Amino acid sequence: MQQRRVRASLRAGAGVIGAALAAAIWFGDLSGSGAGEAKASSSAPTMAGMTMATPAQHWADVGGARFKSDGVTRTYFISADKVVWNYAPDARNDITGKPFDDVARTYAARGHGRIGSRYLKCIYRGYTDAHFHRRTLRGPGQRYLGLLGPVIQAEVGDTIRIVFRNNCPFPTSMHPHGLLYTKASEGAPYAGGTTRAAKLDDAVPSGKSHIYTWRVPERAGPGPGDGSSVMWMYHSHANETSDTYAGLMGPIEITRRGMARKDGSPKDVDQQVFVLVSVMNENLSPFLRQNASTFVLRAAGSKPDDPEDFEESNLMHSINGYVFGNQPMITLRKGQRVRWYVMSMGTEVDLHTPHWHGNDVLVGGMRMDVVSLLPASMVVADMVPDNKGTWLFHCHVNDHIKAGMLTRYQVTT
Ligand SMILES: [Cu+2]
Repeated sequence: MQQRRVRASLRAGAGVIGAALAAAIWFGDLSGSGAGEAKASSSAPTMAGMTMATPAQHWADVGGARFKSDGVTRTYFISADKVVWNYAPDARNDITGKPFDDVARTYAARGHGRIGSRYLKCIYRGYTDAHFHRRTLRGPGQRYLGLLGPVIQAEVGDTIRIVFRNNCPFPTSMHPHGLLYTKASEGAPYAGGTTRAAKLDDAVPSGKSHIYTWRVPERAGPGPGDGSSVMWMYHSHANETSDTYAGLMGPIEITRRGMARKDGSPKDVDQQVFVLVSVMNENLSPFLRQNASTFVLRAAGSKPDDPEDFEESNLMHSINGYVFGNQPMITLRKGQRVRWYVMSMGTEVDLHTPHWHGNDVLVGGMRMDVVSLLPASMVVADMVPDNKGTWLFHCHVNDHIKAGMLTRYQVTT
């Protein structure tokens, strides 16, 4: 919270709200006789070259203009598919460049009483049309996305249409953060006062489909202090906890009106990177029993681990679904304008502090090389890499480092 407050006043420093007013709003101190009215009377210059927004302008910015459908409709064909996911396809520690040590083997090696690195999961996958025969392929530069669902991109004024098919053995849905939707496209079952027709989106049964319509008003796009785009996420919300541990999560990128390329990405950004850091608790996956019966080895004459060790071995401290540096390389070029979108998901162990070695980022006007995440939080961090090489990118929580929440990114010339 503190960080957001600081960010708000720094945004003001960028000439949007005005530092003094921003601080007053954030700290609830609009006292003094008629302070509000006095400030509302005009746009008064504060520091050199900066304009102070009036309270009226501030609240107009908060609400954003009403949705105006002057963009395009972007259709995505997305299926929730059951897959065998491997958290460590290289079967070694790519950070040390050596075989797994005993600690790493706890999580990544199959054995007596151990599932290992492969798990049945459900993930979102993109297809080319509503027949769901051909998958949209990810190029070599996109392989790092791992188990993340398709990147949904749109510009303010657009409409996003999701043709969704549930190919998982349990009900799933698609619930977006940040966008404008009706009850028929919220993708979450609860007593929200809706009728039957508006509940079809809540939990799509196995083998069934649903079309979600999400709109992109100004309030879903960048605010006055944001860059040209912001991040949201989507995830299954039929049974939110077990669905997300199954793997049903993906990123959304929304670009400011007039700033988007044809594909919806921001024109002023050369490369986007999407990252999910999460302790995937496979003990709470709907596939736990099946995973145990499929992958646990039984060695004659030896005892399996005790239940606590088994549980620990199923806590996959992953980045986009990879542990111990097994993620395909994130490759950037020196001097590029790179936008990192970093998100987290999970529970109280999911307080993460992703740290970039080698290069720095700018977040809400502040220089950083570590950002802070809590479950379902999202951070946009801009980088212009000036430092060539292969660099560590890891969560800075000690317990998570030991359990393999590390990866690398590369800066080439
Ligand atoms: Cu962490």
